[in-house]
Amino acid sequence: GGGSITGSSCGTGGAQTTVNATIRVTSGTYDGGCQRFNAGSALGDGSQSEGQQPVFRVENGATLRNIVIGNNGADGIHTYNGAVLDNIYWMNVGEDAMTIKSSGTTTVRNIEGYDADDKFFQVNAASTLNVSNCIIHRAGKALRQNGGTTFRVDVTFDRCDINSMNEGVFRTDSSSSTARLTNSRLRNAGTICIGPWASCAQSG
Ligand code: ADA
Ligand code: CA
Ligand code: CA
Ligand code: CA
Repeated sequence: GGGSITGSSCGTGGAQTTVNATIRVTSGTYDGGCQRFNAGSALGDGSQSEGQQPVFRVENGATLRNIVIGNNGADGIHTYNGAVLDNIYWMNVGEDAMTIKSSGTTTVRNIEGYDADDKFFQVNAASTLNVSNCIIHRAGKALRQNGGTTFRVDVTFDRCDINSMNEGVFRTDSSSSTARLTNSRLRNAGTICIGPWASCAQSG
């Protein structure tokens, strides 16, 4: 499997801007025009310290589109009550790339991201996450349901290129969560399903 995986169409050579306070997207669409948004030190340093602030916070089904997150990724992008993330490029993932902070459906498409020391997607609330056309290279794991939590998460990845995971692709501690990986290309991706998933499978 794994045809037609193109990631983001944003290049990394666009105008740069430093973000000193989280940009909040509460309705409609925020279109970044493929500018490079770099976290300022007020948000964090992109290390593994917890408590950093996100560059973007997207809420209530709003859409964030055409964004490059630059070399300081801080705590990436947070979603609340569902969101759509389209055409996002993380040049150097910070503490993590994206976190689901409250319940809803989060749709993520046409993305690519590199160099997450640990997690790429972090899921901290019962939710649905549907990811398509993604490139994730060099991370600990592509997705982690918050350690020790047992709520249900339903995740699908379709058309993803996952390369060089230290640990694996999907990890949960919840026996009610489900994960499905389709039409994807894996290389040095570790264990696909880590933990007691209700169901977790790769096909296509
Ligand atoms: C770690 C930490 C959690 C939470 C999470 C995150 O798993 O233990 O409390 O901060 O990271 O959202 O980044
Ligand atoms: Ca963390
Ligand atoms: Ca990094
Ligand atoms: Ca985090």
